[in-house]
Amino acid sequence: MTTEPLIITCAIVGAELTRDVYPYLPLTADELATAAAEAVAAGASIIHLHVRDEEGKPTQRPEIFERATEAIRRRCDCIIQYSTGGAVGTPLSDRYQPLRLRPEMATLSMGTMNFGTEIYENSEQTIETIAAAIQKEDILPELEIFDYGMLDTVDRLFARGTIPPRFHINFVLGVPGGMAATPENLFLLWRRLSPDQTWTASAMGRHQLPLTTLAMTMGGHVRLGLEDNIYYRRGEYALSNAQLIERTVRIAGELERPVATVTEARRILGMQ
Ligand code: KMH
Ligand code: ZN
Repeated sequence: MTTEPLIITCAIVGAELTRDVYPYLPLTADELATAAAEAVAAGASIIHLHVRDEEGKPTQRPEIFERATEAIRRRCDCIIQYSTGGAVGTPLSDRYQPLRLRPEMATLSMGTMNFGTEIYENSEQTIETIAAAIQKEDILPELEIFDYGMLDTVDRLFARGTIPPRFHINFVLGVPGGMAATPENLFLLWRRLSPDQTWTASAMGRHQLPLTTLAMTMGGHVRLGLEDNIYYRRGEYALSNAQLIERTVRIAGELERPVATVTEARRILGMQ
């Protein structure tokens, strides 16, 4: 089993969750910065960032990303990874706007899919437009893989030069409409990767803990956080993003996976 340092990404808020469902959701720049600083203190090195407008609604407005980024930077060092997915239904013309702020990383979803009862639109044209903005600003993309065929899209667009030579992969399992969060599916996806490809596993709800733990044993990295899961255990809300990370750090210790510092994460991802 690998003893390579474990990169923990924290998806601190997402775009879909509301305070009606989870009352402690971080929304303002200050709240996001506190959530990020706590997550980093607990062991996260990447913060996957969505932001909300003055009414708490998901937005891709660059000035709001800028405010949150500055607030996070004042509190801690971490790799800030902007979402280009936004919320289901965010127009393409908005989705890539924050990239002009040149974050270190940004997501790139690799295909259209059902997303619960809605449709998460990522046509080839959409992917190409966002990928072009990512390449223009020299940002490291994290390719979001929700289903098996999206890896074929990666190969096709990579061959065409749409996707830059260096990228990180995130398997996002358990979205209704995408691949289920099962060990069999994680193995299937993982077997497609070249040995030197860095990858992370994310899983929705109650699958977050078992799937990310499995990924740790397979040599992968993990994403935790409220965007994907608001429960610490059955029937009990997580108190914070940090609480979810603290548990995984304890498990990583038992598995002899040291937790990556931010500097180590940058090195592992080839960002230096
Ligand atoms: N909110 C989802 C529809 C991303 O951040 O790039 C898309 C998403 C992916 O969260
Ligand atoms: Zn996201």
